[in-house]
Amino acid sequence: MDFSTSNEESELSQAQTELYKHVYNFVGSMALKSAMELGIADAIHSHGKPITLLELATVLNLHPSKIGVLHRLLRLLTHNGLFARTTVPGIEGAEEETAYGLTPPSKLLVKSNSTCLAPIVKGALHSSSLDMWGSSKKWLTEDKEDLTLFESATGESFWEFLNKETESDTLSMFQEAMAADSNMFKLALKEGMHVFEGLTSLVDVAGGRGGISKLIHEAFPDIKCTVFDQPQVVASLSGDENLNFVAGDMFMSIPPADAVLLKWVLHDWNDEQSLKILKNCKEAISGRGKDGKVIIIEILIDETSDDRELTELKLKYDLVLLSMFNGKEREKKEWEELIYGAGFSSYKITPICGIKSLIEVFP
Ligand code: SAH
Ligand code: P1S
Repeated sequence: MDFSTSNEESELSQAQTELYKHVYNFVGSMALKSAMELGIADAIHSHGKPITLLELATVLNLHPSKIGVLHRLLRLLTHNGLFARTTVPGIEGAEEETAYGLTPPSKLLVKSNSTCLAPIVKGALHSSSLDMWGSSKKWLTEDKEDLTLFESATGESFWEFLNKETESDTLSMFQEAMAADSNMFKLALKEGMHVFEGLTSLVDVAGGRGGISKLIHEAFPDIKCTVFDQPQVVASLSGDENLNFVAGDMFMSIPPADAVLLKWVLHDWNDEQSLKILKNCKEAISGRGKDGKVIIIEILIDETSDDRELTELKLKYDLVLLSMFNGKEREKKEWEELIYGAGFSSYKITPICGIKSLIEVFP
């Protein structure tokens, strides 16, 4: 009998492996979520050097019966690069021991660091973002235009869900995630200083709790920054002379300024809604004539310049935004249609922090 694998068999095996990789993608996300909830990165950080399994289990207060589980969790998380595996010398001449350290992505889970993305892990992997996927077939087959997957699954929009009195913890979780993302811009802002030079005022439209405005305010204390968001988000916040919080509805009108900033806003909305927002932005900067501008910080899908993995991440984001808000991530052509459709005359794209780009839009 010939046991050498035929081409057909090897293709089938490869196909199976490929499919299973996609099926179990979610386990990587869930293992990351567990690591974040346990505080593994914080424990390694506080230890000041790579930590052994037993030391880690002790500081995390794990029951001794769970040490084997922790080992297997870390086996995946070191394999996929979230943590590093090294060795430390054994105590009093004993054999060296395996120890776990941080890698660049897990450093972003350390809560005492100024750049910490743990709130994004918490928010994006919260049940409110996951459970709706159980209704995807119902959503795709029902004939209700404009209904999001979230609404189809829960009976209310994600904004309604966040804004309910009873969900103030979820609203805080969402806003903390946005603030964490904004903090990542500290270095990028320094490099992109020219974008803000010469401005005397700026409105951060749908600016959440003002994460990025606070950084701009630090770097340019003379610019009058206004964070504009829904009343339930900004009502309780206060700033200072050049950083103020204003409640309102960007679909109605936007306070006037030299420039408008829209970070992570337009991807929440469909084209019609985005056009309305952009037209209101154009109105808000009209007092500054040709020198006004709109600064958009968003994802740009660019399959020709980005590698396959980065495009995959951006396309996943597109589906997340679609399912929650009927929003979308856009390609250059789609950005152009929005920008010119809203009556602007030119734009300039610069890559910035991580997966986002900065698009300056001129009247
Ligand atoms: N720009 C911020 C927040 C992005 S989240 C950041 O990047 O950190 C999107 C924001 O849009 C939320 O804070 C939400 O409250 C706000 N928003 C939603 N509808 C709005 C409306 N009609 N007018 C003003 N802000 C709105
Ligand atoms: C999806 O929703 C948004 C994110 C992601 C998301 C929306 C914006 C920006 C980022 O981060 C979170 C998500 C955070 C969350 C969440 C969902 O907290 C609770 O639910 O994956 C805004 O433009």
